[in-house]
Amino acid sequence: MRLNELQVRDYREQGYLIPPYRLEPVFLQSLQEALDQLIRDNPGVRPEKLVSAHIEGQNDEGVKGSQRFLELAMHKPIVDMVEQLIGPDVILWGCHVFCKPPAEGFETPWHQDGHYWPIRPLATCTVWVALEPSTCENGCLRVIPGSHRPQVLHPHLHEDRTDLTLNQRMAEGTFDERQAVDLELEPGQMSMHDVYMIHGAKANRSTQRRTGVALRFMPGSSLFDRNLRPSDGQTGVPVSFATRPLWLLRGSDRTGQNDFEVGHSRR
Ligand SMILES: O=C(O)CCC(=O)C(=O)O
Repeated sequence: MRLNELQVRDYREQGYLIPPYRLEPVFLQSLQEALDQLIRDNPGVRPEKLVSAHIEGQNDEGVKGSQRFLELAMHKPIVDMVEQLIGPDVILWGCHVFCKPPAEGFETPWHQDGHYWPIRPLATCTVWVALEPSTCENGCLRVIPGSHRPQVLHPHLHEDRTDLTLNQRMAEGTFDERQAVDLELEPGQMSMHDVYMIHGAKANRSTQRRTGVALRFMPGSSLFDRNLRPSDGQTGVPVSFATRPLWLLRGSDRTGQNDFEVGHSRR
């Protein structure tokens, strides 16, 4: 799978892209089954907060995950596209299943991912794979085109609420919400977005569940710095960056400092 020049340029200019590639139907169905199992396996976890769902068995982030999502993150057509956008050295560092149940699915406040992550220099392409229809009605991802370009992280304010996927929201006046574009997707379709992109999603008040698997890839020129705590425990999502496993999927680790052993040993 290769993106054409126009699609790559679009991603660079707009900060996001819906590529023409779709998951093969049989693979999609196996992921939908894995999703149902993931939810059954994690009765105590809000389905919007299924962090590191790609780690088989119980992980350090409170989730019992499935290898199937790791297979998705390593799926060649996806990694091929990511390579075109972030270069030949590709590191998989995260996977978060955002499942919004019907009627009461949490809102994702407007945010920039870079605010939360211990990656320096800050660089990541997220591939958000729809396992179910993602529409305006059930809270599809929304982006502010071009908002990644200045490569600036804007202030995020803490919100003490229990009905949000993240407890931090971009401060008022830092962007114009009227410019938002809704990324409606069919099951098996995906969007890709830059680490500085301003994005969010409305609550799901519809009758249709909405699930996306967010796969996080960084270039080998960036360091996943396990000592950094950029989010200060205020996000409302329990993460363990200190023990999170990394996978080098392509090329090499140009920093020479990324740790690919932590988190793998007991698996
Ligand atoms: O799916 C959502 O509601 C939020 C996803 C998101 O913020 C992300 O993937 O970075």
